[in-house]
Amino acid sequence: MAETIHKEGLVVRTTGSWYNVLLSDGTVVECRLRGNFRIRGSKQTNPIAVGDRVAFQLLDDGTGMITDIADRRNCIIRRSTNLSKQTHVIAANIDLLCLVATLGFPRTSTGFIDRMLATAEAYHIPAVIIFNKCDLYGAESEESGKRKAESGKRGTESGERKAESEEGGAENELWQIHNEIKAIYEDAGYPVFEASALTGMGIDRIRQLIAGKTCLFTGHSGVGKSALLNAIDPTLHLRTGEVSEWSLKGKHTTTFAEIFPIDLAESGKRKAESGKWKAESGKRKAESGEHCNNSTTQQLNSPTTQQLNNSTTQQSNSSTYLIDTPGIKEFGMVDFQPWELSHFFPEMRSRLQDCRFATCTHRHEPGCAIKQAVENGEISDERYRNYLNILESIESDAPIRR
Ligand SMILES: Nc1nc2c(ncn2[C@@H]2O[C@H](COP(=O)(O)OP(=O)(O)OP(=O)(O)O)[C@@H](O)[C@H]2O)c(=O)[nH]1
Ligand SMILES: [Mg+2]
Ligand SMILES: [Zn+2]
Repeated sequence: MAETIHKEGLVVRTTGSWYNVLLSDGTVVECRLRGNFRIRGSKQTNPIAVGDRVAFQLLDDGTGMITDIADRRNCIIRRSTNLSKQTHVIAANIDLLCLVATLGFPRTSTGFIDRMLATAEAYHIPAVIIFNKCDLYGAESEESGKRKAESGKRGTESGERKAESEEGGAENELWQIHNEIKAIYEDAGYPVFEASALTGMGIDRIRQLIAGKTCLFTGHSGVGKSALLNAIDPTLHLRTGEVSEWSLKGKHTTTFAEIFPIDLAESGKRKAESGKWKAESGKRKAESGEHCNNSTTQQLNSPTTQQLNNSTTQQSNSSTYLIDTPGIKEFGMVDFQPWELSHFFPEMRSRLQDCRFATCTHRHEPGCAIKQAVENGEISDERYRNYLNILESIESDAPIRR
């Protein structure tokens, strides 16, 4: 009888019970998971996500049976739609969260942005905001013209002035709104990028941003995640979909998360270095949040966990990987406690020690440094209001928690 063949690789696509695993030689093997596989004590709908590194046994029919999963250095988890107790791992082992947002068509609220950013903070994942469809801010495009006409007079300036460039277009009303939002997030410590997948605006800057990293692109349906990936790497040919004219919402064109290795000109040099492993895995593991601890390996008997953990680091340091994901309607946060929420707002975190009470929720307590900073205009009203909203949703949920 033939010897059992064990292999390992990166989960690049998950579709229900099948996992596409990319091997180092570039081949992809469709793998399944043992039926009895469960993450202990977990309510997760998907035990394996894109970005996980796995070991598998190659079966006679050419498919694989996954036997082991490397510890995750991080992951992004959210509540599954309509199943408030169930959670879904969007992706694992991420270097950068690229939150794609649009001012309109569809509209991304700051409430959504703040939930996403707070979650990234909780999992120690650096995050940036990419405002896409900036071409619509100007007067040039059909859509923006149409909307301007519908909304009646919007002041004399907006119709006359054009958003000529990323730097020079602040005269336009939509650019003004954009710049106000941008200021809020830059003040809070988050880099903000302007982009247009349509015109190519900002794409070079984004290429520099993502080079050598595993980047998760997330956001509402229709904001142009897939279109941005196509603009970054035109060989991808990802399917993009319309945005509904009447609801101004996307139509959930991308249905499964998928990782794409990207061949950036900038990453050429890094590729040559891909044989060198950096010894950072220990540090990263120490930093990874408790939410992402992956206890699966304890239930599996393959001896390759250590190897897998090493290669996770190698993979993400040597190449550029972009993760396209299905649009999400709402971002339900998982396993947050009311007292820890302000730790995930960087501009609050730096002031917490000045609150009179260690258990301050920054809502009504006397001697609250956060409320004071909001009053002084040092913390944005909008971020603070969103903080209070999230706090309320966490508190109202608390009784049904473990
Ligand atoms: N005007 C303009 N339209 C864009 C831009 N980027 C994307 N679009 C359009 O917006 C629509 C949605 O784009 P997609 O890339 O499918 O959006 P998505 O975020 O991947 O959506 P889901 O896969 O449903 O989550 C398409 O019709 C795109 O052509 C842009 O920068 N400007
Ligand atoms: Mg898409
Ligand atoms: Zn306080």
